[in-house]
Amino acid sequence: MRNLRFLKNQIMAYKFMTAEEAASFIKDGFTVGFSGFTASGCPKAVPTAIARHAEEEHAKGNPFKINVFTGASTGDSLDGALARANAEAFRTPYQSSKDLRIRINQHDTHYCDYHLSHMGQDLRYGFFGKMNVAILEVSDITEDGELIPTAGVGIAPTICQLADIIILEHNRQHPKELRGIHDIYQPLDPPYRREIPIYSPKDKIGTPYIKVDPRKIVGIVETNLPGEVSGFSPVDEITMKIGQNVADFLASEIRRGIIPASFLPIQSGVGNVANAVLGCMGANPDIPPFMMYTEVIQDAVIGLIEEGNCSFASGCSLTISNPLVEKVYSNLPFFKEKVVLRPQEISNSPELARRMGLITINTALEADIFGNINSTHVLGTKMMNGIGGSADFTRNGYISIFTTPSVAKNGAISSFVPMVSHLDHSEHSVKVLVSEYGVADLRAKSPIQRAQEIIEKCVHPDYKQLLWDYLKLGQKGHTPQSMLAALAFHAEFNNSGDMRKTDWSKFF
Ligand code: 0RQ
Repeated sequence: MRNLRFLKNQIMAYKFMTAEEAASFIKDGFTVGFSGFTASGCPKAVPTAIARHAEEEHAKGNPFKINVFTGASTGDSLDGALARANAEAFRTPYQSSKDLRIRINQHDTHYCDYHLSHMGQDLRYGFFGKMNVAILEVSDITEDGELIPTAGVGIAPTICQLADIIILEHNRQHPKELRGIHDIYQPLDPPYRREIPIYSPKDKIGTPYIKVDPRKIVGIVETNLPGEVSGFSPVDEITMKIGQNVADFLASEIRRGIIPASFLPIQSGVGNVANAVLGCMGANPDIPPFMMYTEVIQDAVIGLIEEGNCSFASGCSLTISNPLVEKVYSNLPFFKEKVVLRPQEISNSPELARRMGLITINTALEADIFGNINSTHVLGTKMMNGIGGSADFTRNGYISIFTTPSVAKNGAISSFVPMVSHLDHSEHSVKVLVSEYGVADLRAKSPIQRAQEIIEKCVHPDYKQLLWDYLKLGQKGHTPQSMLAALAFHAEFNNSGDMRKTDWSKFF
């Protein structure tokens, strides 16, 4: 099979072009799908060129905005550049760009915060209309249209299937030897769908490439651009304590016989807390080497694999910082034995999370004392990132865990409130809450028992009495909320900037 380098030099079957030439295919109002998941695997040169084109059009007084579909969040060259150019009319399913967040919260961009496992299938179902262009970052291309993704897959197979035309960024930072690390599989759509035949994180069921009709590829842009995954802050005392609490809890569940001694696969969200949790799990002698079935394989996992604490990792992306990318690529045969990258429809499949019995660990912005979780909206209104894959896993895991520091903004905000100001994960799906103070086990408890457990185990000392007093305020009933005072913490923060000043006397 002949690959791109051969083609470029000898056959020129594909048209090679600049990023600007590629961007000229994109017209105002187009719907564009991009490959990748988090900053990994996303195109960089073409979206930046689209953003420049948008700025030029805006300067001439012309409208130019596109609808952007991706796997998850992206790098700064994609969402950052397009948001700064005010070039995104519609965006889904997830983002974590500070520039795009501003656009979303001031309604310059309509954002549809969407379960990641649903994105590919719901595009195919036609819920989002027609897709004009798919833009993919690839590590290799064959003359008969086999595309090898780079470090993240996302919704790439689906957008290739649906789009009228395909533009490729061939990024030379990623070796063509990545072929074999991906497992590309797309289920049939109802009424023909069958079970996804994965029974262990290691199972491979698809092809090592995305197959497309070569005639749809209108251009290839050669690039050599480094990854845009940001590194992690050093683990602080609070993050470390949360990590230790999770690891100790899981070790005690093995001792109790609730988690099998051979352990269960782990799903872990992104961020500093998740990184610390994984580090603490690796360091805990009572936790055996484990497998991961997760969406994002982040920095800590690479060390765990090298040390033998993680025996296999299945994910949608290698979301690792550049020094670790170099490390993985310099020892690729070793890592290809231990890692597989899948489309998010498979990495985040509820069916598989339930079948394999995943232990799911995600982060909350705030939780209420009855076990409901807000992961997305700061103080109920401002979008932070989005729900991402957290619900795909939480609703279907064996044990679903949420972590959060007990307070934010130097203590002026309690992460534990009477009622969440926005609901992402309900009390029915959330089994365990962990802060730096301890672990609240919500299983087999009524709402009032859950409230007692959360206040005792997780709440910051500054807020304990306030929350005990709130429980006395609550009207009688199965879930003793006070409809007048339920959002008083948030109202107090809006008024005085400090939830600790909440005064219940006006509600008695
Ligand atoms: O504010 O940025 O101004 O300092 O929120 O908080 O503690 O640094 O937490 O970076 O781990 O993010 C839930 C957002 C946590 C993330 C969330 C303020 C706080 C700080 C960030 P600053 P931290 P993290 C995998 C699975 C949803 C998607 C998901 C997330 C900032 O984990 O997006 O899980 N999760 N996906 O000060 C007001 C509160 C606050 C608060 C914290 N209660 N009220 N502000 N902050 N708590 C990923 C994918 O699916 C791809």
